[in-house]
Amino acid sequence: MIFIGAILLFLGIGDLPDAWRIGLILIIVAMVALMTVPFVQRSRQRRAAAAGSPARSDPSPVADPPVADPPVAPAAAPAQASVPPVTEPDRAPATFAAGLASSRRTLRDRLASIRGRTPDAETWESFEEALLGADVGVSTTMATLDRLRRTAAEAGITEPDDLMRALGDQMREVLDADRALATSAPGRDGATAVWLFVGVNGVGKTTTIGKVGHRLSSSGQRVVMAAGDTFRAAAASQLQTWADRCGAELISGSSGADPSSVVHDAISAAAARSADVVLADTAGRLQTRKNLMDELAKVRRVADREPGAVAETLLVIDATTGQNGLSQARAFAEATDVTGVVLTKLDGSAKGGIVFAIEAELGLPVKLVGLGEHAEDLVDFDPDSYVDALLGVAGEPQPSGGE
Ligand SMILES: Nc1nc2c(ncn2[C@@H]2O[C@H](COP(=O)(O)OP(=O)(O)OP(=O)(O)O)[C@@H](O)[C@H]2O)c(=O)[nH]1
Ligand SMILES: [Mg+2]
Repeated sequence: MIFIGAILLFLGIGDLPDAWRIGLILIIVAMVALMTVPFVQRSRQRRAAAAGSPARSDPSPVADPPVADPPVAPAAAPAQASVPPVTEPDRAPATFAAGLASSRRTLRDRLASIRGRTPDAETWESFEEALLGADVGVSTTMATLDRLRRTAAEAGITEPDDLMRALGDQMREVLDADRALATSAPGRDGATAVWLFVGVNGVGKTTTIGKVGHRLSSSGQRVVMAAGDTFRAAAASQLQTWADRCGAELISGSSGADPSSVVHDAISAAAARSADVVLADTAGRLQTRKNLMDELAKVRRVADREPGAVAETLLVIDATTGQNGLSQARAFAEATDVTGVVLTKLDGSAKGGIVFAIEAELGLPVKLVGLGEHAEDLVDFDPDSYVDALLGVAGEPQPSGGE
């Protein structure tokens, strides 16, 4: 500003013709405008990072090889690394029944009016509302109820409790996918197995890696973690805390490094140490950002090269986001050949029906479920326990789950 003032003073006392003065003033205005652009951009990035949104600039699409270090994105303001304290020894283990208590309560409330009545149009409406309220989704709800109506007519079902049982049976039939977690890629037995974790921001990718690492290490497996989120400054230290807790080795790169290169380094280190599995973290990204999805596809391709082989690409979905999880799943499946879903934050969500929608509509198996923030709060998805916990099927004993 002092500089501009001095120039204006000079213009004022100088002997220049008017046209020269106007020209000089225009040049100064243009220079000031150009100087403010980076400040505005930086403050926008800071605001977006503080709000936890994926305000990263798109990395330029890079051809497959070489893998080594092109800068990918400018460092964002470090977001808080969130790692819960170590679990107290007497803490009760997470269960489906407790995790789905809120979904079950919502469903029961909506179905309360049909109890004791012969099924009629209102009964079906209540069922529809209840399933939609549990986030089963429109098309899956309609298909489910069409089939249930047919079953009810054929079997002469008149009691609402029997209808609930029939619904439970029907759901179990749909949830029949193979949900075993692969310890090697098909046809690549000698290669180092990689489990890649992908998903939008804040869904629980890093926490899930911590939980999976805890589980695998506890069963005697040698785990290497790859800090493939090179965008968020605090991401590597968050993963380091989890790695330290479960005795895994962490391989990380510098902030802004190419995530493919970090994952590749981790796989080489794991192969050299004969580790059983590499758990690779990735930065959260919106499924609508094409360049970021291309970057993820590249990470997967690089991870699948010798000496590694991608055994699992696990899409992490936050159960509380409901139906948006379906569009995330479609886009990520297209970019990275998703082999299974980890559904996190099912604890406290009233939208537990999303599991059914994911499997019925997309055919993706839900393999793991997060029921809390702690290392032990991860369970294998079990259709029977899920259906029982969601519907609270009459006649079957249900743990209270805090209800
Ligand atoms: N209640 C609950 N919280 C969870 C669960 N999984 C993760 N969280 C919490 O969700 C928050 C985000 O978890 P992160 O693991 O950092 O998520 P992320 O997907 O790695 O996030 P970005 O790397 O920023 O994209 C943390 O506070 C976790 O403790 C879960 O199953 N239940
Ligand atoms: Mg993370």
